[in-house]
Amino acid sequence: MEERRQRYLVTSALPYANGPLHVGQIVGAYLPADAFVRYLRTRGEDVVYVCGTDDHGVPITLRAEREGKDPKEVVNYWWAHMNETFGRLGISFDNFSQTSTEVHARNTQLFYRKLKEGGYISEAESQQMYSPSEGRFLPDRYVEGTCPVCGYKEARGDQCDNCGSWYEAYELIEPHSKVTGGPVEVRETTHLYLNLPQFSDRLRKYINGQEHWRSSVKNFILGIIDSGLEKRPITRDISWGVPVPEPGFEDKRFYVWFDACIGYVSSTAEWAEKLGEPDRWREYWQEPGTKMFHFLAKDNTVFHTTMWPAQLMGVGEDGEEPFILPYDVPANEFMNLEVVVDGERRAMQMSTSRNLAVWVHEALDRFPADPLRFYLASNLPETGDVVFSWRDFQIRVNSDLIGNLGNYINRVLSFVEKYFEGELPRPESLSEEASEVFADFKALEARFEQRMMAPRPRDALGELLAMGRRANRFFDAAAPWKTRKENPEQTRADLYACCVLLGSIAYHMVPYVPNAVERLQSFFPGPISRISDLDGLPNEYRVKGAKPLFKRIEDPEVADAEERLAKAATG
Ligand code: B3M
Ligand code: ZN
Repeated sequence: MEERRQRYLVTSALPYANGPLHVGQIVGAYLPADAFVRYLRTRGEDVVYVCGTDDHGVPITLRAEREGKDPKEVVNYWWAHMNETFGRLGISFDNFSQTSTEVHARNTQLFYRKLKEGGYISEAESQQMYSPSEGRFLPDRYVEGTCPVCGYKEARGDQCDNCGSWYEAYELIEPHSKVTGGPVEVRETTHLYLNLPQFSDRLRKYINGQEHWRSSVKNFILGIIDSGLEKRPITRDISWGVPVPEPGFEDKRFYVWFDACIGYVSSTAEWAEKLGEPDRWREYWQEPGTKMFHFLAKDNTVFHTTMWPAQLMGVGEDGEEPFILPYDVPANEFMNLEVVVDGERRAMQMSTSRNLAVWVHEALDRFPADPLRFYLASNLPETGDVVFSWRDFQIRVNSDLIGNLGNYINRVLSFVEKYFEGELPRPESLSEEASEVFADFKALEARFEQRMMAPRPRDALGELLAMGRRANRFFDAAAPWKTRKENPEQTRADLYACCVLLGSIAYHMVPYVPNAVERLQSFFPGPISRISDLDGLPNEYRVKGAKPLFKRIEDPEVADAEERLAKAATG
């Protein structure tokens, strides 16, 4: 009987195209998604994995103005930079797009039109800060002034960094433009709004139906819905963004969070276009049965579970463009950094502006992708905040990746090559110990699968390490170095069993250290398979030219990486 493949659409949050990637972003939205996707592909599922840069919004225009560049120039530069970094790290998107494309502008406008036809859009006046000398309205983040609550002089337009109060920009005392320093004034302006309250009941029903969501996330969102959603402005007085197809709105653009999630659709459409099957994206977005996963960091959860599903419900209402809703929104917590200052180890918050961050492209100049992926995967903030530490990196890689998994693979393969000319035909019978270790492995494989599908790739990695320990124990107990002389046939049979285990270990290593498994396959063709999936035991295993898969992380390398952080922290 042919098993039907499950269709998956997996997304990682779209990073703002305004700077290099740091490890905190990677553990939030990219590595967990990539590990999950690689596992699904290995399982033979039908999966498309998309991402792209978020090219709009204040983070982009602020950088462009600071550098005296056109925003498009800025986002193209950082798109290329990120695309390269993701590639080096082995993040295997099927497509990595941008939101400043034609296709995306058309998609966003389509969403807008459908929502308007459905009666979900309204227009209203509001007050906004205007800079007469620059001749434009200023976003909150462009305005500074004295805090109306505590009197702090450099309070931001929407929030005071000193006392934490939130307010409207026009409440600031002596507000001025952050760009020119000139005075700003309050003016009336018209904006379009998405009437979220009209979706409250449907959103509540949708969220309630998500049995598999973490209850913390579910309750948090239900709480937000129950406390009353408000209509959200979806346009801004800015010149960089998707144009608003309404007369009178020529000088305005859509708000970045109105178009950002639509970027997932646009990226899938671009993928289909490149494939030469321009309608293929509909299979994933518009046919029931797709499981859609949005991987992201926790600060993006609310948008993905309220405004975005509302947009999807609204756009599909007339039946012409029906869209599926997210199946899961796995959100991760944050990552802090361990910094060593004067011999003392401290956890500090990353600060990209102070260069106090582990930039992924720099880390990849120091170390290969696999050990970095392995360490980050073992330290994913799945249940709480975590700390990145170069010393931990060394310990995890040297003791778990190399000492446990790499060591097992090396011992088995070099033994087979050295004493059995790299050839192990299927033995007549297997020992009782071999049957036991196979049974244990099947149980571990099931646990791995359950955790990975949760999706909790960090927990799943724990099961992989348990497989490594179990396999090493089997090898030690078989003691081939001893039996080799007395009973070579027994040794051959035990090593054959070791190769079955090795095939399973390699299979489960794919999500974490894909490059190593690829190299492994050049001297150990396998089968690389779960034991549970083997259709009888293979006829033989062969090994030729085995080499160690990993290189130990040495003290000076760690000291050097630590020093770079210490400088940023104290400098
Ligand atoms: N660009 C925020 C962020 O990078 C935003 C995510 C968009 S996901 C559609 O954290
Ligand atoms: Zn204040």
